[in-house]
Amino acid sequence: MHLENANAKIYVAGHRGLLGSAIVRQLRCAGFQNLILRTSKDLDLRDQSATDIFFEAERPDFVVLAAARVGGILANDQYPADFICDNLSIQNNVLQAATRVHVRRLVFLGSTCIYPREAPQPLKESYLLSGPLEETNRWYAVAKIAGVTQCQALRRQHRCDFVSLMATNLYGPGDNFDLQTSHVLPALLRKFHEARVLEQPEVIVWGSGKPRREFLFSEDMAEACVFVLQVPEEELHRVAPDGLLNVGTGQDVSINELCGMLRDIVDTRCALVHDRSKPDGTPQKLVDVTRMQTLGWTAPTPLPLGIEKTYAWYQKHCA
Ligand code: GFB
Repeated sequence: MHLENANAKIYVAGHRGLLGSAIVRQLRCAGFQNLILRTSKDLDLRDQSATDIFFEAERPDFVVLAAARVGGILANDQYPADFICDNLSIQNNVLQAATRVHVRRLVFLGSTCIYPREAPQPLKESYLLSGPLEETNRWYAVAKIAGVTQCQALRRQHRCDFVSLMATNLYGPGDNFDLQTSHVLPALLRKFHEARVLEQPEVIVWGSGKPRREFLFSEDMAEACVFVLQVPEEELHRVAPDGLLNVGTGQDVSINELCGMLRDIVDTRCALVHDRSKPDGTPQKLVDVTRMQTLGWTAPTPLPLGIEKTYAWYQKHCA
């Protein structure tokens, strides 16, 4: 059942993260004030009984499951057990508890890394489970595939209105700028910034610079989540009978092209040095956004503008 009532009780799991914090801003902006928020310190979603007690007590009408262990290509490779175990626990506990208390609609956050490494581009939702995964992030991908599939099973057996959004590479204010664990965009933004400030002649870019990625501004992804909460059930079912929706811009850039944009925005002339000992990962991850377009949503923020906003935030809060 879709979100209409401004007083509906909405639980945003992971409200301190890049996406979760943006979702809270978007919901409040859209007039939804009855939000339930818990830090991971107050409620560890990996703890099944704590999660059950919380859902029994709060009985939210709607849930956005944006709580997850996430990270860039190196973090995925270095902490495989954390990525698979934490994500499996969090989503299993939340999905089961949400089913028990009859949540009206739940939005589960998937990722485009769940599609097979060599799948044709752009990636359609129907390509799920049609081939082998990318090695560097298969632990995370397997967990997310389990979550998406669990939502489908709960839809089928218990008629739960649970829908999964496959987000492309997100970036934006409040991102993780740690050079070891972050995703490529915040990492390189920081590296170019430091190169300018410290007058360094070059920036290290991991891999060949040839992989292509689709970047989506976190505020746009949050807008998409709030939009999907409000789509009537029949329409959602007609467009996405399997409960899967890709969310992206429909455009990708190579890592080298991204470097060009970042260098212009940060305003530095430093050279790129490729560290080929680091992995490239998937060659391309571009999603087919036809379903979201059919529902009436397209990403509003062009990549250069999103980077400018992120850089402004970084300079204010981190630099
Ligand atoms: O964003 P990223 O870490 O992860 O890296 P994925 C994207 C590409 O950027 C890879 C290159 O080809 C990296 O080699 N790259 C270049 C860099 N310089 C850097 C750098 O300084 N830092 C980083 N991190 N990368 C992740 C998955 O894959 O995407 C997650 O591991 C998730 O599970 C996420 O799905 C959305 O795009 O390759």
